[in-house]
Amino acid sequence: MDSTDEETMDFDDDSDLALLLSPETEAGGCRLLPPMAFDAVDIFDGPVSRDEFERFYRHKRPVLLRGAAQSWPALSLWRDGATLGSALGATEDADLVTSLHSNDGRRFLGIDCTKSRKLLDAVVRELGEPSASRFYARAPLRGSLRSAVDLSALRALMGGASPTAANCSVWLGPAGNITPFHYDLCHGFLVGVIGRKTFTLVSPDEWRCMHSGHRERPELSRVDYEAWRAGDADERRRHPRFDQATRLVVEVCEGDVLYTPPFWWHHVETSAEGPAVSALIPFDPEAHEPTHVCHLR
Ligand SMILES: O=C(O)CCC(=O)C(=O)O
Repeated sequence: MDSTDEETMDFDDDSDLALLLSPETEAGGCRLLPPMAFDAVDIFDGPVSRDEFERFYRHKRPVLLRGAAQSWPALSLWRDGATLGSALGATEDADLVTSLHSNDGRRFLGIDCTKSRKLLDAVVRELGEPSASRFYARAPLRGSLRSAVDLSALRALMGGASPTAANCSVWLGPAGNITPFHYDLCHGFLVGVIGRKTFTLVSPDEWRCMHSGHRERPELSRVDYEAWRAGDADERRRHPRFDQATRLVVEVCEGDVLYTPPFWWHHVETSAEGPAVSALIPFDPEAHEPTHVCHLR
């Protein structure tokens, strides 16, 4: 196990971020980041036991399980657009997926997006084409999409429970897509299948820095991180406390699994180099696991 002493970083401007996203790449396509970046979120290179997961991470803090999904057939099967596009589910309309269209052209927050239904193979075609209208598609993880993944190791970490099948999905989006800062009420595993995504995470302890309450929804931050990073004076004036937030950054590459605990803020950016396909495997907290104060009624 890597050190559990968390070393945190604060990025004051874009030059720090540029350093983090340095251009060298390993043979596997994953970037070689300066060691400090990897210290920000604990990383497991080998298998993590359920006991270690529960003691150090479950409902506590994020952890990257590097290569934990390396043996998923999806890693090779979904690379082929034709195979991915023709992966039909078990039910009649399973090849129809929900496609979000962002009003600002880049950032995808469900409530700010328009939705349409598209055929999975049309989505896959568009992924490879520079498109005028940016989209983020979500396909239910069932049928032949489901049979290309192996959830046994993740299920063991969940304590033997099965994730709620209806909540498991495959997300497909072009280079540069942004999911703005938000948190989820459930535990989440995100599995990188194709491409790379950079997660920026902030602890629930720092919720005051996150200017929550976008349209009265505590789980959505009003911080526009893109504008904030670009030094936009209006954005920095509107959300001054964000400056105090300690941001942890980690890159999820193909075959990696990132665990995000409930209530941890996260902002997700698909690499500018190409599209990304990920599987999201959420699972419910148990009755004894604490709820964020904002959700107590
Ligand atoms: O991949 C993304 O764009 C968002 C993922 C996310 O929000 C999550 O893992 O909970």
